Amino acid sequence: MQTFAGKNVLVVGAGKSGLAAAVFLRARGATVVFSDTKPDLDFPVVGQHDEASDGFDLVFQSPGVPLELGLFERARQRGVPVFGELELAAAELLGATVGITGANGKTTTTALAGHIFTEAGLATLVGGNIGTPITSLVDRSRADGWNILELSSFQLETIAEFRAHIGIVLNITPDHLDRHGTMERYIDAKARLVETLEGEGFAILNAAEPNTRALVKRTKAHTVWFNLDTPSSGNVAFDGQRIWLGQEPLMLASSIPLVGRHNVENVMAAAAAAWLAGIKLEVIARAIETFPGVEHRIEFVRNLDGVRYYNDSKATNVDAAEKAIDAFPGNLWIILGGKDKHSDYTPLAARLAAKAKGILLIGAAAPIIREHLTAANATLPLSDCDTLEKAIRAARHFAAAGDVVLLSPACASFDQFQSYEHRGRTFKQLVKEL
Ligand code: UMA
Repeated sequence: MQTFAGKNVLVVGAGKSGLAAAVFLRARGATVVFSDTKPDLDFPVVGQHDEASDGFDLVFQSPGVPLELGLFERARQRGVPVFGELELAAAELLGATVGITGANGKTTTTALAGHIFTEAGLATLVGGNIGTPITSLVDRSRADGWNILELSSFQLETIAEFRAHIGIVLNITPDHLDRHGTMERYIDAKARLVETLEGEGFAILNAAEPNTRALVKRTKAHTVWFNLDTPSSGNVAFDGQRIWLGQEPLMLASSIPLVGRHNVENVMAAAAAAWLAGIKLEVIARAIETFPGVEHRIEFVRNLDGVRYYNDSKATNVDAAEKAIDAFPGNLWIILGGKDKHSDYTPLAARLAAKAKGILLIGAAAPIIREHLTAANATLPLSDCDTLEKAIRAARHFAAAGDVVLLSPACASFDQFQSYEHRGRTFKQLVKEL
C-alpha cells in the first residue's frame, strides 16, 4: 500500500478536488505544493510549465486539468506516479463501491442510488463528480458500508489500483471531445471502470446502446444488462409500463417522480445496483417513489400564468439537451447556447422542428448553433438573445398558457457563468423575479 508520510506532492489544480487531496495528504504526513493557472489565489502556487513537477515524489491531477500537460509526462518519465482523487483514495476507502459513469444521467443515477441505499438502512456515502471529492469520504468510510461514486471520464482515465465492486455504465455518447480528442479515447477512459472490476464484481451495462454494449468484451465481471428498448431482453427490463428486476415486477414507470424516458433508464440502473446489494424490491420501489430529484436536471422552477419553467442547466452537451426535449410533448421555448465544446448541434434540429415554438440562443456558441441548425432546417424559429436574462424576458413575452420554458443549453457555461450550477441558479432567480 502506498504511504504518503514524508512525501513531497505537487497538487495540480487547486479547486475542490485539489484542495481535498491536500487535506488528505497533509493528514497523512505529506508536504503539499499547489500548481494552478489562476493568479489570484490566496495561497502560493507554482506554474504549469513542463519542469514544474521536477523534484516531487507524487503528482496529483485534478480532473479538470488535462493529462497532456508536459509536467505529467515528465513525472511519468521519471517513474513518479500521477494520481487522481480516485487513485489517491483507493487503498483506504473502506466498504463496497458502486461506480457510476456515462455521458449523461450519472448524477441522477448516483443521487438516486444513494437515496435507495440510505433508505434501505445501509451506511452510505455519496461522492465523486457529483461534487464531494472522494478523498474527503475516506475517513467516514466503513467496512460494512457502501460508497456510491459518480465518476467522470477525467477521473477514470488514470486509475490503476482503484476497483469498484459494481460498475454502472449508462451510455457513451460524444462529450468532452475538446479534451479527449477522439471518441475512441473517451470510450477508453470510461471503459476503465469495468476493465478494473474483479471477476466476482458486477458490470451493469446498457444493452440498448452500442458503445456500452461493446464493453462486455472489456470486463471479467458478471454482466447485468438493463434495456429500456427491448422488453424482456436484459436482466432489468421495461415492458412499456413496468420495470422488471429479473422475473419480478419492481414498479410502474408512472410512479417515478422524474420526467422523461431517459430517467426510466437511470432508475433501472440504480435499481439494478440496489438489487445486487440485496435490497428488497419493495424497499427499492418505495425509495424511488420518494426521490426528491437533482437540482439543475429538468428541475421544475415555477408555473407563471400557466407557463411552466424548467431548469436543465446541467445539460452541458447535445445528448443531454436531446433527452430534455424528448421529456416534453411540445410547446417548448428552449434556451440554447453557452461555451461550445466542438459539438455537432444538428441532431437537435428534427426534435426542435417538432416541438419548439421558439429557440432562444445565448452565449458564445450562438452563431455556431445557428449555423448548424439552419443548415439542417432553414425554417426553425431561431432568435438571438445574447444573454440568459434577455432570453427569459423574450420567453415571458411570447409564451402562452400550456407552454414550457426550458433552459437546456447543450453547452458548457464558462463563457458567461462560473459553472452550470451558477447558470442554473441565475436562471431560477431570474424566473422567480418575473
Ligand atoms: N486548472 C489549472 N490548469 C488547467 C485547468 C484547471 O490549474 O489546465 C485549475 C483551475 O484554475 C482551478 C482548478 O484547476 O483552480 C479546478 O480544478 P477542476 O477543474 O478539476 O475542478 P474541481 O473544482 O477540482 O472539481 C472537480 C470536478 N471538475 C471537473 O472535472 C471539471 C468536479 O466535477 C467534481 O465535482 C470535483 O472535482 C470533485 O470530484 C464537475 C464537472 O464539471 C461537476 N465535471 C465534468 C462534468 O460533469 O461534465 C466532468
